[in-house]
Amino acid sequence: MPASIEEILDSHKTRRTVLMGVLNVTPDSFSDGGKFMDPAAAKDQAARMVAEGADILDVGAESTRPGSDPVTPGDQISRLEGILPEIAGLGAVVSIDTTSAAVAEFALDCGAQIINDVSAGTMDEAIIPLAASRDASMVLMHMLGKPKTMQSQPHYRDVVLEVRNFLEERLQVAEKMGLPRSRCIVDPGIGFGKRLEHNLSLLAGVGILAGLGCPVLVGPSRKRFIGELTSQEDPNKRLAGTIAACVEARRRGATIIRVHDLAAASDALKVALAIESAEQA
Ligand code: HH2
Repeated sequence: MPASIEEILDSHKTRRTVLMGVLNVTPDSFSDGGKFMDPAAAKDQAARMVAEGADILDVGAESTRPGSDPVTPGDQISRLEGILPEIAGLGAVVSIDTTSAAVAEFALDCGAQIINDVSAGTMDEAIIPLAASRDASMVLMHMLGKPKTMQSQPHYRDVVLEVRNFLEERLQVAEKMGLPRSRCIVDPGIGFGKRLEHNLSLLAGVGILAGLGCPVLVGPSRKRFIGELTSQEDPNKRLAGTIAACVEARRRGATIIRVHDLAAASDALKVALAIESAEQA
């Protein structure tokens, strides 16, 4: 059974693993662009992900890959129209991957319960108040700059501390706007304005983010840093590396894992968790 929204928001306390399946209804996402723009293909993929263990379906209509251009809210909504209402009935919690309050509002009207905002509410100031007024939950993610330019010379003095401080600040802004910490999820933003060493430090230091008192989400799936470590240029050949990153992040305190390949991640995390439980017994 997929986790309920309450179980997702409590996962840092219970240590339940929550799997978030990625569904991009975009022509240009970095690993699956163009595959799921057709509503029937999108619905099939969503149903497959739920059958393979997805607790959350994260639907996005705008690529945020490095160098990408923004997509207008109207265009995002027209990509989502034929898809979101169908997906909301599959049994998993639906999350909308957008920085736009108008798109988020449309998704909430279609049954979404989580707004996954890679800008943590900095790109559209109406998005946090929207989540607050609609009793929705939010993912607050760290990103350095904007997708168009974020990979040009990212620099940090202490990446884990800076990301932690940014997320704490955004949690306080959310609380002031009426969205309690208990409805927020934090995310270090793997690959968003980060070099290889930054991504590795953040995955290794994910336990520090768990200290913020919210579930921690990580999204290493198929990303470039895995290609850099494994020499796999093709994002679709980064599954083994993705699994290693997910298992290590889970072990260090992340409970929500955002992936494209549900079956493999689900099996790997079950085995890792069984070993972890045997160690504690
Ligand atoms: N990564 C991507 C998109 N949204 N959201 C959160 N919270 N965390 C992430 O790490 C994250 C995210 C990028 O991956 P993908 O959706 O596969 O690609 P694209 O942005 O090209 O659609």
